[in-house]
Amino acid sequence: MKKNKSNIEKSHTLACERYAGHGVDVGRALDILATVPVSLHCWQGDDVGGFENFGCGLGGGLVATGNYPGKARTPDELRGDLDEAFSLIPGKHRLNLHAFYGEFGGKRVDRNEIAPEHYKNWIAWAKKSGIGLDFNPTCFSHPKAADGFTLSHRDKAIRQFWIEHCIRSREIGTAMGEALGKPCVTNIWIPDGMKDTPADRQSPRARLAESLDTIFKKPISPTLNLDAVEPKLFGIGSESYVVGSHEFYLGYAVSRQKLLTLDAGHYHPTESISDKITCALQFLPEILLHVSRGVRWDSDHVVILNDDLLAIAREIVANGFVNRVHIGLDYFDASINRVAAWTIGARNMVRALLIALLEPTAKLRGAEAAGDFTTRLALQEELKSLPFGAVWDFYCEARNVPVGEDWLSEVKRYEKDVLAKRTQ
Ligand code: RNT
Ligand code: ZN
Repeated sequence: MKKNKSNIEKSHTLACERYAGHGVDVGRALDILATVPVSLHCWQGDDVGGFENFGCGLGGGLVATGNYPGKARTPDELRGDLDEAFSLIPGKHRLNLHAFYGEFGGKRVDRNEIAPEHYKNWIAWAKKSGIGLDFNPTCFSHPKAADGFTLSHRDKAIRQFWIEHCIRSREIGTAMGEALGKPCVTNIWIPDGMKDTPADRQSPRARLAESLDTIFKKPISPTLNLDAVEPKLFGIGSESYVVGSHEFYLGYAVSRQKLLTLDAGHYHPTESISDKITCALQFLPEILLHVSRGVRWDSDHVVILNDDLLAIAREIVANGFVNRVHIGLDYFDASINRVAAWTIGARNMVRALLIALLEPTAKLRGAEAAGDFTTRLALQEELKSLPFGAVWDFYCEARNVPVGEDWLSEVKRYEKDVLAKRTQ
């Protein structure tokens, strides 16, 4: 049943009074929230499949488990599914595209041959919807990545192939930024690593640094394209050694002034990326987040509203970093409706940002500065039961997206009318 509009408004008014008592201006919080885009990852829509056919399946240690029916098989289907998800998420957001989702007209275009023309439908679609695009070279699911090495490969020709792919990816990112009038973040993640203890940890890292320097040689205006590099602790098949580890890329990003990508699933299970934001931003103007949820390992579960997510959002908001932190999602769950997976994760990201924007930061910091840690803890705990849900409902209503669980019946309708008709 559709929620009652006047009840939503009444609850919101009461909530505003309650927040005003803490010195929080809800209207201002909602104005800021409307300016923060979340970049939805295209790869949730088809289990990281892409639209090429090199016949090697998902590689790079990435695993999407489940076989829920109805996954997108073509770019048009994927765009349709994304339109559906975007219509259920309040605010204006972005799409994060991987290179192997290009449209190659049935031709075998290898990764070192991709060009902006292969993404022209994506660009036209984004323009029409008024959303920005982000981009990623695809350095996996390819015969030349089959032995687990790409930019750090010992074979110069293979390294060169992936260097060319990444150079072209930056050019595509630039074309996207130009066409859409908003910079594209082009993020490099490579799977390079070893299952067992390496004899040489040094040479692949030296080669990776050299490959990256070659890729980034050509200066590109940050108004069009921003380069990001994504570290990882371990992967399936790279349990003992990952060439592009956190320390490697932190050093690389700081010394070359590139964006560092913090993926929530890429650290030890008890380590959270929220604490890394203020570290990286001491030395870098901007960073990228891959908001994900690891369950015991980098399992890329759908993002839920847990303490990790709330901590990430508060570090962005409380420190005034909304313009310096690019927020992307990165998970892939093939065991539930894929449109719902996008919607749940993205709505949670936006909801976490809202909760952070409703925090009386000045009050908390005042208590801390006065050495009154009792008040700090008491307030932190009391804030957890403030009526943010009423503000969230009001925001959804104001942005013309379903309130509460009402979005689910729309996804069920879409499943029946569209997804169920797809045969794999
Ligand atoms: C892999 C990285 C990377 C990928 C995408 C598909 O562990 O998180 O960001 O998930 O490139
Ligand atoms: Zn990631």
